[in-house]
Amino acid sequence: MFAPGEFAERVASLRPSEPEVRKSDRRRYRTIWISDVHLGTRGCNADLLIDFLDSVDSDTLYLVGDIIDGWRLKKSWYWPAKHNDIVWRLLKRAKRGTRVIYIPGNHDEVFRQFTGLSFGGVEIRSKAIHETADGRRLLVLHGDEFDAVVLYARWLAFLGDAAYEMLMRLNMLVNKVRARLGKPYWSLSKHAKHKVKNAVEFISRFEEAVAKAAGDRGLDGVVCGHIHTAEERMFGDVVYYNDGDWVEGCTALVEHFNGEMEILHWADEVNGRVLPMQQANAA
Ligand SMILES: [Mn+2]
Repeated sequence: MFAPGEFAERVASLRPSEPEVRKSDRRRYRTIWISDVHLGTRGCNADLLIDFLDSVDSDTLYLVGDIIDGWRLKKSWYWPAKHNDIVWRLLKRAKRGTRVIYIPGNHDEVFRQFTGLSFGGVEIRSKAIHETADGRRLLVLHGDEFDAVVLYARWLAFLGDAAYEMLMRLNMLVNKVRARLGKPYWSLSKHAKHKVKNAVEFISRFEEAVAKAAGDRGLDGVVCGHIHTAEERMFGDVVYYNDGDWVEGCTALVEHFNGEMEILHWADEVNGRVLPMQQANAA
């Protein structure tokens, strides 16, 4: 029997293997959205996500699905300490007063049975309506409910595919080598994906379908995840936001205190950091 309350308590009582960086200068946002972390898989970019979580803070945090990959975990158990560290950080955040809303996706649908409940301060919802500081109402959902609506969902079938897993592994390998050579993180699959015409067409159809659903409900826009492609785009007068993923793109969607939205590309952020040594050399 799966008991998320017990799980939450156990993880919260642990000490993280990767100690939390105490940053008094954490960048604050009104809202943060992240999704498609895929904890429990080798593809999850835990290091970048830990860095992100230690660098930012917000009044509200939405976890927009596929945070834990139950599909993969069922096949083979893969749960390194760093994945605990992420869960620990998310729970800690809820304890410290951030409102954390978890909207399970298709890979963590095991949590959907707990919709309406909360565990360790994390509220579980099937979807949410977020009101921005400038008064726009946004539908927040994972997005897999639109797979059936989109006709040629080839790219999505590919997402659950062994070929995709291979690509992710190759991506990691390439980046291990690149790191050793002192080169910045580079997303192989992002490049591959944009070259595949069908994938681009699918993404476009998906985005349109999700935006239309929000418009039909009389809302100003939508925030979703699922297709691992961060985006901000208008469909008529409906705004579509996708917060991306932490497997390849390593992106988050944030709302500033004036209601302005922004997609953060965390790999670029980390790559662009000036190290103290470099600063000293430049001076
Ligand atoms: Mn998904």
